Amino acid sequence: MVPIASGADLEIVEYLFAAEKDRREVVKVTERYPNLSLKEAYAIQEKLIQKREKGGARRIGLKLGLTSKAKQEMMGVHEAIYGYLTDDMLALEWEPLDFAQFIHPKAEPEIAFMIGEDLQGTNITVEDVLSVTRYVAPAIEIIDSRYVNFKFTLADVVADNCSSSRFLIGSKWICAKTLNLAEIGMVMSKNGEVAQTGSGAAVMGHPAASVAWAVNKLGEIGKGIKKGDIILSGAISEAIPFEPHDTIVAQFAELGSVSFSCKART
Ligand code: OOG
Ligand code: MG
Repeated sequence: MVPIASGADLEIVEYLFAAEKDRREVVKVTERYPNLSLKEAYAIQEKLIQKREKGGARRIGLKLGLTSKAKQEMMGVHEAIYGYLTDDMLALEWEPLDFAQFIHPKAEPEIAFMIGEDLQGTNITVEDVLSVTRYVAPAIEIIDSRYVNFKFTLADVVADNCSSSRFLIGSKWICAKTLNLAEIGMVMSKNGEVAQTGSGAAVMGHPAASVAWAVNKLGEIGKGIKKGDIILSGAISEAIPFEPHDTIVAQFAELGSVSFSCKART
């Protein structure tokens, strides 16, 4: 495949950075660069995060995407994707979100992993991930693709740091070893009405399997996960759109709940 022209990567970084900052949707990158490879897309994602770090953001973990069979089939792909979490993405349950900071946000329920030891390798298993996991907690990820109508190819979404925007972690953190994460059921409701249901098994059979996949993928480029990292293991149901004034609750069996509300439009 023809590589993208030199300098185009930085141009794409600026394009995506500005779209997020100005809260506007933009035409997907592959309209202009149809040959953009997945490898190039990850290199752009890395430069985008580095640009945010220069602006003061701190990398605090990872997020997995497209981890369920259903979502992969929808996208016509057989692979998950990963992106980075930065400290400025962390939202708090007790502070209503301002809708004006988003483009067209959606909320999705996830299980978060709090990592207690560095882990790197290319043959990492679910057991390896569980052995370095200090706690798991209920989480909601707010995704907000920078692309028009949330439509993209795999390379587009990887370059856009996998649509990441904000995330919330519930206050109950539990030792992962006492639970079977695959069997945990979840109900997500919007304004008191059930909107989605799912279970941990929706994520590659077990949420730690997606984390293991990411560690192995990072291992191929000499990277790994670190003590203190927060990892969002991937949505266990479809994401739901929300609007000003909405309240969203994700209630997990055994893990407890996590919720947020959105301020009224001012
Ligand atoms: C890509 C990000 C998906 C997940 O948990 O599956 C994701 C998207 O659907 O916009 O974060
Ligand atoms: Mg997600």
